[in-house]
Amino acid sequence: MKVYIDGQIMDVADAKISVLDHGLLYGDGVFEGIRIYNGNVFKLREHVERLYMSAKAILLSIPMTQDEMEAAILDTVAATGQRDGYIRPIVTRGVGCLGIDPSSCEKPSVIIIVGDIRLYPAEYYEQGMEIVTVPTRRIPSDSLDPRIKSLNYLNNILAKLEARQAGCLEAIMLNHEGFVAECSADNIGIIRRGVLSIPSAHNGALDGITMQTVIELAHGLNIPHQATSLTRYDIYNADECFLTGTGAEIMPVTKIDGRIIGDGRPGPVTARLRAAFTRRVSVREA
Ligand code: PXG
Repeated sequence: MKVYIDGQIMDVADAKISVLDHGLLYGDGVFEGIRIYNGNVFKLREHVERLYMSAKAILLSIPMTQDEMEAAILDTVAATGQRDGYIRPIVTRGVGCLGIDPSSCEKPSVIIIVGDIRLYPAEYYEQGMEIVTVPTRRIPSDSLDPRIKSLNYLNNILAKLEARQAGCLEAIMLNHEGFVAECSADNIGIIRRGVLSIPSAHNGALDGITMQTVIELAHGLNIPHQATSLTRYDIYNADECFLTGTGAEIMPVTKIDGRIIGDGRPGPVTARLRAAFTRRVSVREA
């Protein structure tokens, strides 16, 4: 594992940040999660773009260009020699006074961690996962836009804890109107009568890069798809359901709130998408 902090690459044991960093004190900052597959950083440009869009939305000016950020990420990956792994770029508001006012922070801190990723247990990909709807709802998008991938994950962490208490690994989060938004760290999609449906952006989901990839793949496989509003009824009555995320990739879901989805096994459309995804991540990008 190697860590880049403000221009220096070091071992994780030497990687230290100040206790006065507002990323730590207030969760004031943004981050990304990116995969390395067979030496190739998957969708690097898209992730860096999303990082800069998150930063812009919170008035955080990252002290390097997007090209410099991409180069710093690739240099840190090269320093590890890892051919497969996970990259966590983080930009915090930086070191400041005790007090939430960011104007005391002179310079944002740029941190890039390259290490391994812990995926969901392998058997869930074969059998499918059971998930539950939890009481904690997604923060309304007019309070905090869910597209901002910020260091404030408490909302999602509460949902994850509630899922854990129910004996599940992922939680469906509804928005303030009761429509399905997404899971605590994954997007959700369903298949019904051959059509792929995902919650539309205004229902309060992060614009996931894995789900964008799935939509591209669905297009190539002639699987019709739509972004819409989904209720719990819709997902209970789906033929298939799956989660997407940088860590999870595509995870079949076979039980939701005690309802068996389809015939209780990962479905054929999910299987086709998973096979296409595996092929897609092995393609070297320019
Ligand atoms: N929704 C939320 C709320 C997320 O945090 C996704 C969807 C999927 O997006 P991508 O772009 O990854 O397809 C995420 C993913 C982790 C981890 O290390 C991942 C995320 C957040 C926190 C931790 O597993 N983001």
